[in-house]
Amino acid sequence: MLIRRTAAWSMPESQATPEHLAFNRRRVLGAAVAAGAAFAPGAAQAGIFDFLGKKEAPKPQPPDPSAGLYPVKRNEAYTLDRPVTPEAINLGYNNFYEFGTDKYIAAAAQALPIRPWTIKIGGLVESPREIGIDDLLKALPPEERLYRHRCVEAWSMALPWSGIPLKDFVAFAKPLGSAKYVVMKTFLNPDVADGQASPLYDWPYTEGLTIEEATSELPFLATGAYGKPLARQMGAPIRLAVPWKYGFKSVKSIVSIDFTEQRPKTLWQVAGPREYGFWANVNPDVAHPRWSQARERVIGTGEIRPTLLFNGYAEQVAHLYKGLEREPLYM
Ligand SMILES: Nc1nc2c(c(=O)[nH]1)N[C@H]1C(S)=C(S)[C@@H](COP(=O)(O)O)O[C@H]1N2
Ligand SMILES: [Mo]
Repeated sequence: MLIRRTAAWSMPESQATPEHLAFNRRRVLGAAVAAGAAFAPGAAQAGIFDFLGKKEAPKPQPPDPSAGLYPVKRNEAYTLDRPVTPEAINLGYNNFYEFGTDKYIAAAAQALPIRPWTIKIGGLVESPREIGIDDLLKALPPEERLYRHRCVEAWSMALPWSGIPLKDFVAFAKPLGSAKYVVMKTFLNPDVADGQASPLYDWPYTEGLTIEEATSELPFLATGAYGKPLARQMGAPIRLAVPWKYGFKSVKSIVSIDFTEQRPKTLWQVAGPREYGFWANVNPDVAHPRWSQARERVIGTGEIRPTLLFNGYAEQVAHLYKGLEREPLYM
């Protein structure tokens, strides 16, 4: 979804073949790092990061204090029509523009400090406050849910998230009756995330839902995946998962959640208003201006599947859009 006029535009990302990926050495290295190779300062490590195009190896990070919480109990209400994407594949194929515009940002993302981590709750609430991630996990204990994920670039994954239903978080935040939108933002720290030095994007990454969407059953604040705390490249320590919407709505590494009367301007809307909107509901019959959304490439298998309306979650979400037919719901 680069908003850059380069040759890359002529070919949607979805046409990159699994073979191409398998032989991408950066990806293989990124995945190896992500899969748990320890970070240690030293010449050998620095050598790897030279190869990855980074001047310095990320500083070693302390272990995640929430590790003991996982795995958490699965909510069996959410089932999949396909196998879960293998963890190592998911850890090595990510969109996280703060750390780079290709899929191989896993190594760079290890530089993100995830403790202390506070989430600011503000805007139209009874009383604005801040809460540390570990206090939040105590107040609202996580559960596991299997969800599909459909990127606007026509690829998909399936994953076991652990996390907190957003509607429970909203109740915890006590919004005022006048709140119409829930606005979520990623950290802003260009020293750690050099993608944020790019003037092409309106940082920090901002996303939002209507209060009706946010208090419906599916939106999930993921704090873990694969039975462990969330990996940095997947948006640690807390990210959104809204599985009936294109992946860009699922904002990573959230530091603030605000309740507003006004619809927020999201990062992708600002970057490419003709291509990316506020609603971004998955619909196979509404093409992206530059490629079809009818099918998706399942990451890790190379399988091509037909894309489903609302990514297969119509039963849970279609009612949210009654009376909104004149809105651009599918971009
Ligand atoms: N802060 C932030 N959140 C983000 C993105 C991003 O670049 N920055 N990319 C989005 C997109 S386009 C997708 S498809 C998903 C990818 O999540 P994953 O890497 O865990 O699969 O994260 C979304 N959330
Ligand atoms: Mo995406």
